[in-house]
Amino acid sequence: MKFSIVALTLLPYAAAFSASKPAFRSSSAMSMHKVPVFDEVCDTTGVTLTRFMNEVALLNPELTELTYLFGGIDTACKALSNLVKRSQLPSSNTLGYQGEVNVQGEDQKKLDVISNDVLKRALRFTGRLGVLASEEEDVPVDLMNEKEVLLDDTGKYTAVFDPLDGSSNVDAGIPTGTIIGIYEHDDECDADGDGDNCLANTLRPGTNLVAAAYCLYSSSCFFTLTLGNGVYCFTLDEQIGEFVLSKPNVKIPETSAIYSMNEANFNMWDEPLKEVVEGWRNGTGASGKKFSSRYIGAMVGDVHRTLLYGGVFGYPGDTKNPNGKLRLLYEGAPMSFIMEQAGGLSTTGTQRVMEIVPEVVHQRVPIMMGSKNDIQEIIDAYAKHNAE
Ligand code: AHM
Ligand code: MG
Repeated sequence: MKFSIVALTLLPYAAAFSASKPAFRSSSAMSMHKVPVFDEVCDTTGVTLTRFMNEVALLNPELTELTYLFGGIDTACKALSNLVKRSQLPSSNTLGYQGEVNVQGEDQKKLDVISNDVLKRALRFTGRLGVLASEEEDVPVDLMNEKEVLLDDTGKYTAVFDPLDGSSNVDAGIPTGTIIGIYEHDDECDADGDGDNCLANTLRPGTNLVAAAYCLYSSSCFFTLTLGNGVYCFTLDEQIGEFVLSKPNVKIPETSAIYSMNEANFNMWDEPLKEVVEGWRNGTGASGKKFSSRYIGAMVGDVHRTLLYGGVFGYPGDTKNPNGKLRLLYEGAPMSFIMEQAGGLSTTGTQRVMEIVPEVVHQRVPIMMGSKNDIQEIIDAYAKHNAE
């Protein structure tokens, strides 16, 4: 339940050490990101996240600063994994409510506040952090004005966070996760500290993301990332204290027979979605398969399973909450980027989530993401319904 926004710097693009012509990933009219070049090191299971990012920086010098940022995120995820795991011990005293309500009117769990703090500190000392806003902060924190922030005068990134997604489940030991999105920062953001200006820079569509990642705190701690050239999943080896590459270039199955949504809201969903889900329940949908339902109620875990097994994860809009529950900037967009990079789709039903430009930081978005064919079935149903 929380998120943060950060701003960092991007070095000018330089030629990658590749004979091939660099490819570009279209994002918005405002920017085009070069697709990073990877080599066999990046596809070798067992390499550490540190080695992976060093290799990426070597091959793609323009991404060198990103590796510093990922160093901070790596450390924060390890610390959070440890905190979440130890929270179940009677001596930890980190479960339960903090007694505060965040800016969105949600009760803060103690671990929400701690996680937010861990991430802020980890990113501050990367020396690339500019602005950080959090679901747990009433207003964005302009870290550039904080004395301890070591900002160099190269360019900047903006990062968005949900430090501990699914934290309502944490007392029961159910999987939780951290979601991270990193945007290229707009040059117009004044590095000497115009917080509002910097915040405005964060309101970019997912197509502007240069990287996204999530950390899943579950049976193992998993770190999954995309830099715009596929999806790479690392597993924390606690014996050596390193994330090691466990699944290079993850591809989601094109179709499956699993859907994952809060079915208590079924009667309030849009008609086309109800029809599709009815078809899946009865085995009369496009694939003819009879679907099963799997729902943890924690997005990172549900999306992780969806990536690996295929299927559909969603928090659709309904008559009570037309925009659903999940936040566009720090939940919907980064997870959609990962899903698309794994070969899946992500939609509101009528619009590609990645293309929605946020108007406010905490904006919610209806979302359905997962296997290409199954999401296409939803998109087609909405299109047919709207054409009638
Ligand atoms: P949070 O950011 O406050 O933790 O809320 C987000 C979570 C998601 O992880 C999950 O998909 C959803 O809320 C579950 O909501 P519900 O309990 O309504 O099914
Ligand atoms: Mg969340």
